[in-house]
Amino acid sequence: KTLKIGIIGTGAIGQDHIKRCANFLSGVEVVAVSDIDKKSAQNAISTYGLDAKAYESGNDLIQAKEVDAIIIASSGKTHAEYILSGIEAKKFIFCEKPLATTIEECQAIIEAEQTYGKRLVQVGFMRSYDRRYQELKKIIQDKKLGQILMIHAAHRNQESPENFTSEMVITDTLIHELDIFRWLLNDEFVTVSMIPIRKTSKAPKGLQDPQFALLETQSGIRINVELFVNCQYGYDIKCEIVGEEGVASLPAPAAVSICQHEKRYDQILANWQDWFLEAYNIEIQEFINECLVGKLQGPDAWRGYMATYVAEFCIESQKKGQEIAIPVLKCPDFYRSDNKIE
Ligand code: NAD
Ligand code: ISE
Repeated sequence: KTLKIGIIGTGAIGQDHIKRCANFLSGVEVVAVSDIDKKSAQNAISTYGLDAKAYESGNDLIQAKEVDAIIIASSGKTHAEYILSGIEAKKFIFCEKPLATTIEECQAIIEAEQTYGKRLVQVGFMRSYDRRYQELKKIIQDKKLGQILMIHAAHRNQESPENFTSEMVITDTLIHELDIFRWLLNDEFVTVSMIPIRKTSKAPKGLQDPQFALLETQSGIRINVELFVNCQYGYDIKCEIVGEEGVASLPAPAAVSICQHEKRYDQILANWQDWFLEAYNIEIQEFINECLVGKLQGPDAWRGYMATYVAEFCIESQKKGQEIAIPVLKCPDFYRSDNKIE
């Protein structure tokens, strides 16, 4: 069986997903693409040699009879509208993070999905497909570190795009940590403080970089995340979990080591595409397999909602310069049955 997929958004990650579907993954054919920039959609067809139609609009692609499932890889603000149309068309939807950019949009999505009565939506939180994070989760679950006390984390990008704002450091960057720590710990955030740090001269004017996010969970675990989106040296994700009986750390992906001029040095990966390559491949392959058997199991709309929900409190803290309490929401039974966080 082959899943016929339509991809909306042929920018950086849209092209990555097209490429992996066209060249590496199985049981899938890209039959439709669409981008507000029509040339970009046409280029994707020729670059990856697709036997696909370029649709004028994302909504036309969603309605197309030959499209069984949709990947949404357009800019964050466009996600909600496409997801809601996809649910109306009763099609499986893989949407890149964020699920949507406002709490209201996320609520509309989870309501529409529950009204339909079956999961149709998956969010692109690929870290939970990464073997290293899966190992950390198992170590925590098996209580190898005893009780978890705190986590030191960092999310570093070599350079930020020109239009990047201090708020986007939360909605675009920190959002991965807001999801992965809920998933790792099976715990909810109850407070957040966003703390500005001495600004690097390498950041564009107006962008607060770096920043700290200090989070507290319901069980009392403290998490500090360094967010540094113009760190210059490469892409880097750090996660050190401190328990009462030991410490577990996320390793960086193995990269080539060079010996030269009486020195030995390791290459550092420059981007998220390489750092999480295997996780993206597994994430999309599993989405394809699950669409084919009619049952999604990956990160659900509730996870997407919770990340956007907590991000709103992070933005409030950033604006007010103070710690903000985050009321804990009850997960609807619909999202518990098939797809518990644990
Ligand atoms: P990008 O700017 O390279 O690509 C976005 C594309 O969307 C562009 O081609 C743009 O023309 C198109 N677009 C904009 N509005 C549209 C609309 N209304 N309809 C159709 N197409 C439209 O951005 P990107 O880096 O590829 O990011 C795309 C999405 O993927 C974002 O939500 C981003 O947060 C997410 N993303 C996720 C990861 C991850 O690690 N999971 C990594 C990168 C990006
Ligand atoms: C990007 O949009 C992603 O989602 C990457 O995974 C993340 O690490 C990066 O910081 C974001 O800009």
